[in-house]
Amino acid sequence: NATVLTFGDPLIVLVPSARGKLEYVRDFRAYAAGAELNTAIGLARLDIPASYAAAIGDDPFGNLIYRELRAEGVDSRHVAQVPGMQSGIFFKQWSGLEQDPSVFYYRSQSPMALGAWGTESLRDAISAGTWQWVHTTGITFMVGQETGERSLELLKLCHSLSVVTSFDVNVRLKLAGIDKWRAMLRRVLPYVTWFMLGDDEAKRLFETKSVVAIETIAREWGFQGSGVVLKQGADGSCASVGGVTTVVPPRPVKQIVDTVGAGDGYNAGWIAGMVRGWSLARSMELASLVGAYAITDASDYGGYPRWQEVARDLEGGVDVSR
Ligand code: KDG
Repeated sequence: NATVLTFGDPLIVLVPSARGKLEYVRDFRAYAAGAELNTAIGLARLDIPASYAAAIGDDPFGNLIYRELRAEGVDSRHVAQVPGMQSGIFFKQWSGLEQDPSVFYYRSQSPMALGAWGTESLRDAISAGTWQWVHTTGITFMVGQETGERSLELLKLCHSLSVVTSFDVNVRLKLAGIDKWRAMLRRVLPYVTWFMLGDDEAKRLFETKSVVAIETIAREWGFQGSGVVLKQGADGSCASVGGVTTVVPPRPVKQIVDTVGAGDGYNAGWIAGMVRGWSLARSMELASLVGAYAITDASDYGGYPRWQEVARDLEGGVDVSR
């Protein structure tokens, strides 16, 4: 049996070989991506048995996603390839003065955007107690209305069975305006155990970056779970559990290549610690470490570490490289 389930809309990311506007870029490298897929792969690399559930395209990109999940050791029993449908893709663009790339989505025809995602067998497996932890993000709720409704049903089911859930809001303004993200949160928060978000998202959603204030607002919006984890990028992360805070410093990174995928890696590290029964603080330390590894690579999860690597780093060991 797997330990953790993640579910969400997978994508193919096309990463340009050079900086510049996409109309001038000729070469791209293709990788599997998608926030929840990234987290499932991150967990598997940390030796946590992980399952991923999604509907994928019946095309070469769907094949790539499926193959990649299996190659990374993620249980893909609940990944359905939908006949005749296309996978969602997105492009990154590094241009101008920005450090972070902008993204261009071509995902409106993906099976999950179109609502072609059947969740019956997934519901049965959750009811049978297959997973001790279930994770998803706000993207799954905003990618298509039916997929959002089914995702909410899944979280409600977990809630009724006392299966722990983590939910990262993962705001993508190219999918919907901030008011719609707030409305979604008011529906979803009552059913999640852990609420995770980034500090820029917090500012947009709640007009504060204080984790205690965020927890207070979330509880006003119906959140009854354990607590809130706030990711602050280069400033580390903090958590609020009933107003009691835990603060963890960042892990320094010598050269930042691309921060996309760091938050999903953080989530993988954090969940890995929590399901191992570690304290909140130690789980957040592992999370920061995975997030730091993530930003050393241009693909989403290419930089995520394996368990042996982080175990060595957590203990302050020295890498023998030659
Ligand atoms: O966190 C990385 C994701 O944002 C990326 O893989 C694409 O899931 C994605 C999305 O919807 O933006």
